[in-house]
Amino acid sequence: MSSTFTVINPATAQAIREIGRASVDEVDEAIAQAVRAQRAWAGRAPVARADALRAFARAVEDHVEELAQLEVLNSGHPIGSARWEASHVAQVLNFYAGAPERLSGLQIPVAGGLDVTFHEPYGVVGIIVPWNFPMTIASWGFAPALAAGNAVVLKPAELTPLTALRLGELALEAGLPEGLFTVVTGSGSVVGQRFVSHPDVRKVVFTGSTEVGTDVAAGCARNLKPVTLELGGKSANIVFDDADLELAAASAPGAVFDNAGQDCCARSRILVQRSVYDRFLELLEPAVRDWQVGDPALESTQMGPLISASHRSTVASFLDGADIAFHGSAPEGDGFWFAPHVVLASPQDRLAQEEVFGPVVAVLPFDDEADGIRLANDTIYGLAGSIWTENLGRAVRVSRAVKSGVLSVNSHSSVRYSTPFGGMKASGLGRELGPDAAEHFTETKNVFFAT
Ligand code: TAP
Repeated sequence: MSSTFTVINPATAQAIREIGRASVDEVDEAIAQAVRAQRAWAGRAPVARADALRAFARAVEDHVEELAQLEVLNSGHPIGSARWEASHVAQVLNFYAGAPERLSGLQIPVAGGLDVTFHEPYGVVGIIVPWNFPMTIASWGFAPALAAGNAVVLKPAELTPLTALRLGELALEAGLPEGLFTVVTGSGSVVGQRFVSHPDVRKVVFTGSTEVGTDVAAGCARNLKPVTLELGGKSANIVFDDADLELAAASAPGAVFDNAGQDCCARSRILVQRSVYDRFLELLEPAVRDWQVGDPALESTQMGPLISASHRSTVASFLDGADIAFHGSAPEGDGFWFAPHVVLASPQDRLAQEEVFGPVVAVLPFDDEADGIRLANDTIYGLAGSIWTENLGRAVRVSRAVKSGVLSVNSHSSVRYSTPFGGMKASGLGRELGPDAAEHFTETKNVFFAT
């Protein structure tokens, strides 16, 4: 590769490694290799594809510590979180290793013959991922895509390519054929756009900002190729007056400050019923002040740095003129540190409407159930959310009324490999993970046999 870019450790602001930036010709070569590899892969017996994916999963399991340390270095994720992420990749691969043998079609009763449907792979799938969870988000695309008989070209974000590159090597070491799963490094405007325009990439999966995702979707529409979009969020953590307030307050920091708030599912708006608003803030304050921000290599660290200096400036701009209730602390000096902040907001404030993608949470009061639902739905986004109540009827009503793809009652969980994940409204199109994801990487073919 003729040009390179520098990967930076966000906890120290020091350079780690130079990585090659692919040209359009190099992207085209990776796609041509993928086309060749896919034909052989799709022709393999389903059980052979399942075995190959299980071998890939075992290789990841055997390298969890190495992958986790690499993520600490490249992304600033606390080591405990990074270990979970690496293990999750192996679990996703194992889960979809069951898919090749279960992708059955239908036999439909018709007159004059036999009618059968097949789930055919698209061919080559292009996957574009962001920097916030480089390994896990990549695996949500490549594991089901490979299971369904496709080849994959994967573009990591330039800020965080290291774990994706290592996963590419592990796939080869585990015996996946050359060219079947290729990691192509470079900029979104070159590599990502080539996935969108190249005629042999037959499906695109994009995770990133709503702005770029909209552009990618328009490009895919021009080239008549399907696209899955996982985009931004402004998820609500709704706390009713009948909730276990201690538990809701103790868990709220983790729901927004995990990965320094650089999480599409971050519960970055806490909506609290007015009758318990003051009490909730009293309970929240010590939990935020005690939040451990620092060296991501330490086991005790709960939050590392932001990803870059420019992202830190963007996050800081959200505090201009904001009504800060209280904040935690962060290290001084090198590294892109930012303390967790809690801000009191009104519904039309920028902090209540726009995704910060940093450790800043807006707290807003609401009056009753209808008002809480109205406020929860009062943004362009609809990715995730939490509902805290001890009233089962209310939990059912509110979870049905909030327009989000992923909701959680009396918890903040969003991601399980076995359950569907994705957004409504400006948060995305389509779903990843869960029992149906491998099928999403296939096209249905109908064949009629006259008898
Ligand atoms: P983006 O700037 O949108 O970048 C995401 C990816 O797209 C990167 O790999 C980027 O490459 C590439 N890209 C940039 N411009 C492109 C173009 N014109 N054509 C094709 N690809 C292009 O987002 P980000 O700042 O990395 O990530 C933060 C955003 O992602 C947030 O909004 C967050 O909510 C969202 N996100 C959503 C989810 C889900 S699952 N819904 C999960 C994580 C993050 P380079 O940066 O290397 O140039």
